[in-house]
Amino acid sequence: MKKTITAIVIEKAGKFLLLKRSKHDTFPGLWEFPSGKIEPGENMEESARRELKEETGLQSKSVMYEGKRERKNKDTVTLVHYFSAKSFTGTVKISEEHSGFGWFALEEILVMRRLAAGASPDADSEGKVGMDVLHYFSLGSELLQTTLCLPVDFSNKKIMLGMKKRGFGAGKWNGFGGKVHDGESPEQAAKRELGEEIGIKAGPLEKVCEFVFLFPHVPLEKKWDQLVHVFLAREWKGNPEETKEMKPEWFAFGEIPYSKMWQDDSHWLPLVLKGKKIKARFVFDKDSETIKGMKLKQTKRL
Ligand code: 6OG
Repeated sequence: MKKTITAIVIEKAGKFLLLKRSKHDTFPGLWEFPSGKIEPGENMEESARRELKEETGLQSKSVMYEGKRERKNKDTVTLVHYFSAKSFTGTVKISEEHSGFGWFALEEILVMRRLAAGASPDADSEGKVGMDVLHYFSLGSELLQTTLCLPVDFSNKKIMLGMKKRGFGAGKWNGFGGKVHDGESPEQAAKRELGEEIGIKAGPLEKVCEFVFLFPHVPLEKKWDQLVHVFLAREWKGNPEETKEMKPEWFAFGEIPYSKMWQDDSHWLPLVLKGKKIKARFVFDKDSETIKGMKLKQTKRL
């Protein structure tokens, strides 16, 4: 059986709100995030906000998508979509579903995890922390890592883009890149991809952005959710050539074809071409094209 639920993560001064399952429920005494099934007619955000209100009495107007993970228990596979609340109002008042609540720092949660991994039998869930909570804290670090590299000629104000000919993002202009392989650094991966995709051998690269792209409506197994390391290449050897994957072309900074690129690009590329470094997260809508949510900040270091 497959189930989809939303979980909502509330953080206050570095501590996370967890609820303790009632003695009469399955997994009695287990600590978990406020969470529950998406009801008919509801979207994910509405479900997360309703669960928050029903299970904790807190209210939040704006929630941010954080990613998804799957968990298995016997024959049931549960897909969990995580949200966080930027701000909330009210004081905690739990429902009958739970027997207590608490605010826990990550270090405390990790101690509760050690309890969960202990020698006690499965049925003994008292005081342990649920799988969904543990998954949340590894969401970022376990994302697929990819690279995106942009050859630039700042003296002539030109950038090289490639028309992606196959696979993910086919038909769009983009930088060059792909998955980081095991044992490679992101920079090594970016250089390898420049070689494979347009046959150039790049000198040192400059890291300019780190992005998380999330696609809540795309199944987890497709691995579209990714953490992208973005680099600029200012020098290289060899002439860029078309391959089965990419067709390279130079564009003046003022003529970048944003309407034929991923929608996030117009938010960050102009800043990068002005010398900024950026960290951002983009959440895509059902169509996998429109940006549903975005958090972007300029940073000095990456
Ligand atoms: P392959 O599947 O080709 O690696 N990429 C994105 N680039 C932009 N500009 N916007 C996005 O928004 C992107 N998502 C992924 C990273 C995928 C390549 O596509 C980039 C990699 O270079 C969603 O191996």
